Amino acid sequence: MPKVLIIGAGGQIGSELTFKLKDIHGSENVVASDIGYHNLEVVNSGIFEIVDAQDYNSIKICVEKHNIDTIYLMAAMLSATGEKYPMKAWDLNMNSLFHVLNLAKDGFIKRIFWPSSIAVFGPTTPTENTPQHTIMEPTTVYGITKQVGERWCEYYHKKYDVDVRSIRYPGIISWKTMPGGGTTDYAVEIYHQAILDKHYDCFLSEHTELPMMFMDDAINATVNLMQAPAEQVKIRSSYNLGAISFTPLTISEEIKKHIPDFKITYSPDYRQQIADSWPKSIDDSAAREDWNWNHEFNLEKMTTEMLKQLGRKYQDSEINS
Ligand code: VAH
Repeated sequence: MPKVLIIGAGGQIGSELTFKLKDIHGSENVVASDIGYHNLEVVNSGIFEIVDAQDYNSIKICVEKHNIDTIYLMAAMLSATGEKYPMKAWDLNMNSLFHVLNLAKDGFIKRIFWPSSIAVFGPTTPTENTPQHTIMEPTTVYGITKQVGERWCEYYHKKYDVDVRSIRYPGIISWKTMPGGGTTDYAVEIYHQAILDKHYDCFLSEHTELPMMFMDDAINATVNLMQAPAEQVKIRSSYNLGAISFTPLTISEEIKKHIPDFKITYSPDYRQQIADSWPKSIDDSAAREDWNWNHEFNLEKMTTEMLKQLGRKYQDSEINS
């Protein structure tokens, strides 16, 4: 069975990917790792190691100790935080990728998943149904790291036959683990605040349309891509992936169908400029053609699931407090 290592397993996507990969490969074949013990649910769910994604030897020691052949590199600094700490974002996002690519080039591991983002696109990119191949002039450090990272992934595949696979994730919405430092995080916060306060003060303006996806769809896409036969993975930079596009206004209207007296207000901050540089919707036909990608959650189904799960989570925490 492939021995899988998730670097950044404590994060929003990394944590859910860890549990899904345990279901698929068996817990004994999955090693979760992060820079610290901040996600105790992940730490206590099986094999856990402290791995510094910026330290080549830290990763290599873990790979050799557990006989790892596949790495999911989920550690990164996202768009909003990356604008506050540009050089830290560059160092973390690029050093970690080079270490993992070089471990594959040198034969220590066989396969890599590396997340890119629709943040690779910029204000000069066509915003509607953004094509797989189009102009890409990102204006955030995070977007720059993802654009450059895609170039290196494709280079290592072509020059060294490294089996690296990647997806340009849109904003990801989930209820299990809070996101951190993203511009699309409003679409998670709004559900929590709807339940806790019946009011959310949104840091983006009401008509800011962005491409989004429910976590279950993102995890299924990741697994489907990694399980696809190599010859079907025709794009080795990164695949466009879309699902649903909505604005703070439309998601608030959907929430009101469940919580009629929910109120949203708007206080755009520095993240508005980031969001304005990104597409509104994504053409992901290449992913649908090459490895049968298809999303299951629309805004209505996602909102029902988010409010059900968060309602249960807050009820449980009240009972246990
Ligand atoms: C961010 N959630 O907001 C990430 C994502 C498309 C956005 O890459 O930075």
